[in-house]
Amino acid sequence: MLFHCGRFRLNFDQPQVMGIVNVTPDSFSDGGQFQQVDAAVHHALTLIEQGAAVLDIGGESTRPNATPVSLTEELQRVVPVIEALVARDIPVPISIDTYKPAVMQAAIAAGASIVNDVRGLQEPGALEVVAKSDAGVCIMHMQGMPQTMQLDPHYEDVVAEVKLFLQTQRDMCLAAGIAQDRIMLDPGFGFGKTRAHNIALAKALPEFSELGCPLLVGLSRKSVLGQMTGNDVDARLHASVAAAVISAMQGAHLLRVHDVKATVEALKVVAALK
Ligand code: 7PM
Repeated sequence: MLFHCGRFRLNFDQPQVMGIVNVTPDSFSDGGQFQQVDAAVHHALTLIEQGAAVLDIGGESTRPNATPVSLTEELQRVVPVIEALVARDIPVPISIDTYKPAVMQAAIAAGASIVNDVRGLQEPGALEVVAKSDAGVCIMHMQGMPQTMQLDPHYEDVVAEVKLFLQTQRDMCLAAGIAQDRIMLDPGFGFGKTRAHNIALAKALPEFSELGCPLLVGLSRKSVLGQMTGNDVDARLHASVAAAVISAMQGAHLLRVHDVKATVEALKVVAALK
């Protein structure tokens, strides 16, 4: 299974790892924008060394409960990081984690190859930005909006509803001229889902494969793992690796994770033993 994104091709015959690069203001330093960019670039290069096949650059606008980030602020955070990484001619594609069409556009112009959209290209203009580029896209499912989605998530049938959403957005992409091999799908763990919803979705990954696109899974350090282990976010490494391993065995193609080294090693064992 080959995924096309810009000038890159990702081979998903074996599950791959997407490393998370957050570009957020450092509250402990007043070094300003240069230090912020420098820290993100340094972290990104480390994740490549550790075996990340994709880097996901985010300016925090998609985070649940995050204070909304203005368009200007988000552009100022992510674009310089993408430019710096592209200038270094890194060997992996850059994904931009945003729902804002203007950020997608600027990121692609700066050299990003994948749009990772937690709103699944529902923002007016988002579909057009991706369609007129050669970027790949990840369509994620979310119920509600980040500020309120965890208050009272409700589904009649979570698997059927998420699957229908992903199928509908995939068909919308196909109709807009985005080829099937540029589309990835993601059930959106933790985005308007209870613990039971997340578990039902994890068990249903083989069903989502029927949609014919690679599957991205993001469970790394999420609160559902905190519910299962009782651990705070900074002590969820082992739970995250377990979640990545079982997701890969259930058919996930790309694991979006913070802890790249541990996950890459675990997936090598999965590939050898499964
Ligand atoms: C607080 C809560 C901070 C949750 C950050 C998060 C996904 C994503 C995120 C995902 C895709 C995180 C999340 N999660 N994009 N962006 N899939 N495609 O854990 O699951 O990083 S934000």
